[in-house]
Amino acid sequence: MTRILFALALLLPVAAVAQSAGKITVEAPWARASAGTTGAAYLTVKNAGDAEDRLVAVSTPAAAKAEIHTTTMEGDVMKMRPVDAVPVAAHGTAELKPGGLHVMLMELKAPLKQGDTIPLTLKFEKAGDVPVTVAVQGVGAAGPGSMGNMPMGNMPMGNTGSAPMGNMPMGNTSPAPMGNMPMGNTGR
Ligand SMILES: [Cu+2]
Repeated sequence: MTRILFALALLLPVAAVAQSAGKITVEAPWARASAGTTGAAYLTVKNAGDAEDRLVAVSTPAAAKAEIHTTTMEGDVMKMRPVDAVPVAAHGTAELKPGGLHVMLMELKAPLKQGDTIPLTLKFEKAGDVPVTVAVQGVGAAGPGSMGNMPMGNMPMGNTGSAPMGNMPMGNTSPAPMGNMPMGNTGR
């Protein structure tokens, strides 16, 4: 635990840096450490302008291919597919985060290791190129640092286990002190 906190403390100054061009600011770009040659990077884009801008391309010297992907659920299977662009509304924010939009890094020249940084260039339709530095976090990281762990998945559907609902107030034969049930009112 101490080691993890120490690592986060080292990384926070990197993750906190916002990089901008024109009306576009990119905050907290980060990636998860990767086991192989495929990785994903996440970040938040803020548009201070009065017009929509669009993230239209990504590139990095750290990987042979980089694409913008979205994540969708088909049944309980998570699927990813490339998207052409990510719109960022005027005075709006677009978030690339685990379980949603992300920068897919394919054919990495080396696996991403915690503590590394990689350069990434985001190309916007209006603001042009925004170079950022991506901080590589641990394999289990859920955010750029202090955001905590968001439990995705875990939908309470199709739960066939023991349902602890019990105690339905049906056939209650005890003297119920509930009173005023507006049902079967025969008294008045
Ligand atoms: Cu992907």
